[in-house]
Amino acid sequence: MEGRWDEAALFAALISGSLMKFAFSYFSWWKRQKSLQYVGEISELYIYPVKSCAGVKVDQVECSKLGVTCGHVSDRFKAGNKGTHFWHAHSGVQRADGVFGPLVVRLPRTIDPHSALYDEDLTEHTILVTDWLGDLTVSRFVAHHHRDGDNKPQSILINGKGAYQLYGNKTTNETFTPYAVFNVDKGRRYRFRVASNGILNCPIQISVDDHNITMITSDGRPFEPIEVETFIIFAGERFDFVLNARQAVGNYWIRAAGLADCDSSFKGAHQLAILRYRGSAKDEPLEEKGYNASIRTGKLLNPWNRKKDDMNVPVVDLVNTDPNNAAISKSTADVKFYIGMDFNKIDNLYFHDPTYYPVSAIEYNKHLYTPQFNHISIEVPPAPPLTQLDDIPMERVCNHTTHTDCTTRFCECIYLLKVKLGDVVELVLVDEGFAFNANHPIHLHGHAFWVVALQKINESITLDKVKEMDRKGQIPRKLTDAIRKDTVTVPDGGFTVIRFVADNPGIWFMHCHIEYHVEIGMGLVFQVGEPEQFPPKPKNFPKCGDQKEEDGDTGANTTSCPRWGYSSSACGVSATDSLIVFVALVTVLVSTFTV
Ligand SMILES: [Cu+2]
Repeated sequence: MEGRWDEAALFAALISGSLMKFAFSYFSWWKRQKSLQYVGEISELYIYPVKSCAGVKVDQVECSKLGVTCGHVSDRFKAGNKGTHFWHAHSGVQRADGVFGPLVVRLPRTIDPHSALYDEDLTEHTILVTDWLGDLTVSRFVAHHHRDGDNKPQSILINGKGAYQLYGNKTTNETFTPYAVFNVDKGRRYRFRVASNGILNCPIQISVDDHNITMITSDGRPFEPIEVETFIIFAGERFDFVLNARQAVGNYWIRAAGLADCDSSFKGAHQLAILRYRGSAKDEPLEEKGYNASIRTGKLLNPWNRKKDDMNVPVVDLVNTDPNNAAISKSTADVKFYIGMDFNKIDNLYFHDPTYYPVSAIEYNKHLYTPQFNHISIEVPPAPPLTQLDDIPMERVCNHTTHTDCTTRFCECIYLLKVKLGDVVELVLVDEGFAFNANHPIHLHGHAFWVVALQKINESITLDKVKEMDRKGQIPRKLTDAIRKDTVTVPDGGFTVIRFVADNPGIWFMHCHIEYHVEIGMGLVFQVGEPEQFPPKPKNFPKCGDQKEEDGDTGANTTSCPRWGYSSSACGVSATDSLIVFVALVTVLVSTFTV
């Protein structure tokens, strides 16, 4: 009898032990399910000005393991660069995957030359457009550059929103993702600020149904107002317009139509948002939603690869309302560079082996044409030139006078053009346009330039032909009231001439703002002034470079930073125009569902 009780007690103990273990496991699993898992601090990024480093205070900077940024930076800066901008990552293709946002420096209404044209300038009326790949950009990049994979954008996002058929009912065409909505009151005039984070070659045409709009600034700088039906914004550009809400109370489509790589010969990438008059029902407008309906006809500012006419107004025709700069107005610049660009059929050694896989001998759809400046691809420097110019190996620095055989071999080097501090620099940018009907929106860091000529000539044109036209005086410059920008399109088979005053000492990148183009080397750097004229390096500023691997230097302040472009990490983030490096502490929390 006693033995049976012992057995029963043992059995009960085993059962209760199992139950407790199960309960404990279940509780742990349940708790893990509900909790957020901290996976790391990705970045701590701040804005500091490119225009000068005055006011920036850097206490300590170090690259994180994830390499996204440099932490523990405290900064102050003078928001001297007025207008609409956007910040974005410049490391790898992070910008294409979402590391970007608007950055607006509002002028006090009392000194804004366009103040009388609008009643409201609201943060909610900032519009950030981007083409959307629907996939991690690096996957598309690899698919496109290493085989014949699809790289074309599927859609466009407006402030991260928009309808896409994939997220809806394919039978009814109803989509479940929301449109961006912009509210207005009838009778009021609103300033809208638009920036494009274009990734592929996707110029975006913007219009608002039943409303004309009045364009007033580009890249933060004002020009004489011009009323249009529609405008095109290229990657990296910004435009502000005024919308007069004078139509009947209701809902109207704001349309964003993708051109070039986004047009209807590919996937017809486009998007809609809703302009909603207060007092109207929260309905969608009834007008058609398709791609063709999103191409508004009428007067258009900033055409894509079209010759100028009454209905197509290139930005060079805009009239700057800021005071003229006497230095820019002189007939000849202090220094002039011709920059030819195209997709070159060359054995780019990253993608084509001249012996086993030459571009000239394989099937056409596997060709990789290389977009370059003057047939040179910029090589990523092994260290940041601005703060570590001495660590740049001079034998790897080049320009188009040191490398003259690049039409027959792949040239990759640190393409550097040196100018004196204070020089008026003129760049004749020519898109030869032989490979595709494309274009290149060119962005210069550290300086805003004046657009003194811009012309679409033909389907294609050689650099030599443009030089000859220039010699013969056939490219007149607009030397007064020229619009000032920091990003401008160079039309395919045409040219854009810009001038800037090299008044910002340092090393500045100039590149095509199409992500895939800059990623494979379509850029160069300007050295403005001598190193002793550069702003002083902040105290304890970190050193980056590949010397760590080479000589085993484990100096506390030296961090090994990967090469630009081919890596997921770096310690720099820059923004369009002279406002670089930005923003906020980003902490990633993910919910974990693993048991
Ligand atoms: Cu380009």
